[in-house]
Amino acid sequence: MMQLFGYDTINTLKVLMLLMETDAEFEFVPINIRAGEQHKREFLDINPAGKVPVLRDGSQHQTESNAILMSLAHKMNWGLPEDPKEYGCMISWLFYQASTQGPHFGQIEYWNKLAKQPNTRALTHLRTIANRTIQHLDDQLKGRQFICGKNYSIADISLFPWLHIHDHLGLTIKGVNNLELWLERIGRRPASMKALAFLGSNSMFDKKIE
Ligand SMILES: N[C@@H](CCC(=O)N[C@@H](CS)C(=O)NCC(=O)O)C(=O)O
Repeated sequence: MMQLFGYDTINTLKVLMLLMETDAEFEFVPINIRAGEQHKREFLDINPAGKVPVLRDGSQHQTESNAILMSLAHKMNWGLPEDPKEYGCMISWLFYQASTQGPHFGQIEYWNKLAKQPNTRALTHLRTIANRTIQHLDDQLKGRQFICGKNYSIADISLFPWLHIHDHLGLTIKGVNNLELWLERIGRRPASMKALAFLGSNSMFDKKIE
């Protein structure tokens, strides 16, 4: 059976959303990143980068959440567009998520909630960039149900979790209609609800770290 090493984190949520969409059987192995378990030898043997999530499938340890989404979608034959343009669109947004949305939203989380000393200058800068991302996504969603058209894909799954907690990050999407509707559309999917319930409340996001 596949094993998902993860915690109550955005990148773990992405993988859970796809596991739930595909009804895949898996065992969840919690790695408490707030207690430093990701730096222990046993876990570094699984992922030398010391990060979750990791999906173990047989002898393979797949790392990087968006790469996990790709591998799992192939394995489960789920949601990979046949149309080359749509496939290209999906890949672009997966890279955009990993290189732009993830790092900037993650830094907002750090300076807003996790750091002992909030950094308001960094926050202002990062929120400006995040608001551009929000606008960019809203423009892309104009006339589309999902990010690359009418089909839900792993690009949507990948982009959803940070936007789901926009309030918590001090970002607003009120009046950003296409994005609001997209968030609702994804949030009410049974698989998304199951994945969110699996991780429980968002209370862990409020913990301080050293
Ligand atoms: N690019 C990686 C990022 C993974 C990542 O940053 N994971 C965080 C939790 S969401 C983590 O394990 N942090 C622990 C640490 O860096 O010590 C992915 O998409 O999987």
